[in-house]
Amino acid sequence: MNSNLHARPLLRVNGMSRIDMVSVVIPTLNEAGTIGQTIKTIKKVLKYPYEIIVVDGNSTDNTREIVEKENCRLIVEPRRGYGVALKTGMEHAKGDVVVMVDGDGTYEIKDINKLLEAMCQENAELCLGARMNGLYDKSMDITNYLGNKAITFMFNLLYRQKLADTQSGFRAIMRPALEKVKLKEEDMAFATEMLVHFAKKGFKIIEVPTSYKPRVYGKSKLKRIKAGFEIFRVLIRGIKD
Ligand SMILES: Nc1nc2c(ncn2[C@@H]2O[C@H](COP(=O)(O)OP(=O)(O)OP(=O)(O)O)[C@@H](O)[C@H]2O)c(=O)[nH]1
Ligand SMILES: [Mg+2]
Repeated sequence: MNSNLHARPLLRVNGMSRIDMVSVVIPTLNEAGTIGQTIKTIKKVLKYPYEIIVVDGNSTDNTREIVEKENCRLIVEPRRGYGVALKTGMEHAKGDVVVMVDGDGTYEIKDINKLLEAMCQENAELCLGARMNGLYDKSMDITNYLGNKAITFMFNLLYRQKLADTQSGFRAIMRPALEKVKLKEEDMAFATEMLVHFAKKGFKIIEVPTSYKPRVYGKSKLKRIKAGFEIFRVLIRGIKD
């Protein structure tokens, strides 16, 4: 990431990272049915000082009105792409830790503190909320589940990791680490590109278990075949660069 903002170095107290402020970045494209509750839950449960930044791709439902009512920072990013939206949000983030999460109500937001605490305790640079724990439980579409398994297997093999859910979009990231990598992917492969760069830099990537819920409102923006090819390209490019 190339940010103009200067991240403060993370403080370490008794050898453990300490969080001064968390920037929660939420990309949205027509998520009016769930964005309000997503924001409310964050406000209710998050134990650290925070800012919430919603990056909206010019939604045609009333996503933006809901965000404005919640008094969150709203950035309109008309350029398409999940990666574009997250990069824009991260460039505006002021926290020493960034949490990214979808606005579609599929992730268990209540686990946000668990991610942050684990990342600090283990001095990790990134903590994923892993949904692929145990046997397939139907909460995720079966094609997405199998695709995720295949990508995760390949990622672990190529980059010597032991992750369960590389496609999780719920993650806590130390901002100084984020600023050391240059991420270019504009769409869903952004999440994998981040892990590839972090693994190559030797940054510690950990996971905590979390649950997943099926989408209850609106449409998925995931184009499986396009995303699959892009993720595969990112995995291969990482070993060549
Ligand atoms: N601003 C912006 N947000 C986007 C764009 N594409 C997706 N998003 C948001 O990014 C998040 C992830 O997209 P989803 O459509 O949920 O993709 P997914 O999680 O793979 O698919 P589901 O299984 O349906 O949840 C959601 O909050 C979307 O609203 C985009 O082009 N611009
Ligand atoms: Mg989603």
